[in-house]
Amino acid sequence: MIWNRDIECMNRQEIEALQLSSLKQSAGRAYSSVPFYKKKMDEAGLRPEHIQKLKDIEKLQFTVKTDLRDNYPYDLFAVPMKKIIRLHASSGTTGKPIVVGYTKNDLENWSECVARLIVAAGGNDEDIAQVVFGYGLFTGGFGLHYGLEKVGITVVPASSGNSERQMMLMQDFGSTIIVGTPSYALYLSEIAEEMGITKGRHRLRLGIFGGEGHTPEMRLEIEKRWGILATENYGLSEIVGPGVSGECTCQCGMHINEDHFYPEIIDPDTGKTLDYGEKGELVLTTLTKEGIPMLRYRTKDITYLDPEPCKCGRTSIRMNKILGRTDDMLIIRGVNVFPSQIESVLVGMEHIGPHYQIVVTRKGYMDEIEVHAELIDGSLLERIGELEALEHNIRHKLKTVLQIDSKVKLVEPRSIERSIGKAKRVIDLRGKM
Ligand code: DLL
Repeated sequence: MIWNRDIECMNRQEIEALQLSSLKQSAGRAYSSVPFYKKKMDEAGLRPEHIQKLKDIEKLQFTVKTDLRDNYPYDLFAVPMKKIIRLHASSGTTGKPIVVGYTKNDLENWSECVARLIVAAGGNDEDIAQVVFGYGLFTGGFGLHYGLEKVGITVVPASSGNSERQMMLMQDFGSTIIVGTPSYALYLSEIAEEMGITKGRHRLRLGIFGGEGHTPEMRLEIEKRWGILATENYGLSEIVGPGVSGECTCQCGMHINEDHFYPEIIDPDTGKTLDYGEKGELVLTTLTKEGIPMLRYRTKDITYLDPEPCKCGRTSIRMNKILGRTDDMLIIRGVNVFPSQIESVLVGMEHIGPHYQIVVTRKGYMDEIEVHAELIDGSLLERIGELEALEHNIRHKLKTVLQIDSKVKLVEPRSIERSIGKAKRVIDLRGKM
């Protein structure tokens, strides 16, 4: 089923015409209502009317996360506070959070975008969805919640944590969809196993996962453990929250809600716009946001775009899985390493569970990584010969993928910390030793 066929199956010319007219309005609104944007455009000798075709977007400067911090809390808002009816915030690792505000129209558009991705993933009004994202300033819980309700799905706003209770609710309420981060879904599968809630003893059939990445290998692991179809969606607070894009049941890339968000891919070093299919940093421009319009926001997320219409009938451009973030890329002895490369090696290997951590240290001028991987069977720790052979095998596989040597430490089952939200997989001790 397609939630909004008129938009989701529009032909390219029509969607581009719609995008151009919305872009002109959005740039005009930003220029006339937000001093930050006016100053930037004036300095570049640019006026909103210089945008005559979609390509002209490249004349606009980028917006970055520090611009939101520098304008904390409300200076990027384009409407008076009385028009803002919701705030969300995303906490960074340092200092103040970034704050985003939504008007009534913004909230309606947000629910519409989320409803589309829920239906694309295969949800319908017969479903009961357990939302295990945190409800609060984080956009995950509320963002998904209103989209699910719009589709007519019964929502169980369980929020995150309290895992045994989650499992009780899942069984008793007959939840058919789980909505959360993939890492929490994985953790919950362990709790389910401990509680003896095996596949026939729950009604779950679909996972709608986002907020963090997971490799194809991890997706398979989650699907196998739960016996569900796992779909993925993407978004970020600065742009809206969840709802920027989502997969259909073909699981072949996330359909972007292009009538609301204009995507570009740039070379993160030069800022130059790249072509379809080329990997680079995703840059998004909001086309309809009233509360806090974002022009050419650099997401730091690395992906590529595919404009081919999908088997499902949708014509919207799809973005590939996020391959990593420009700021979670580790540079180890000059070589770029993404945590997702390590995940793809570990997950699905015999004897190795899907939980891992990457510890980065510095000895003198030399950076080192040590990969901690959990064993499925702890008794292997006593069989030194087998243990060493397994460690050696993993090191070899990592070297083939990463092109650098890494250390491997196999640890007891259940010894790596579980997450109820976004997993923290990298522990960077450089500069802290
Ligand atoms: O995580 C919004 C969201 C919530 C999306 C729930 C989907 C589901 P933030 O906390 O601002 O917002 O974090 C945004 O999370 O720039 C990505 O780096 C990462 N991210 C979100 N979805 C994915 C995904 C929400 N499917 C940041 N794959 C983004 C990889 C993702 N990374």
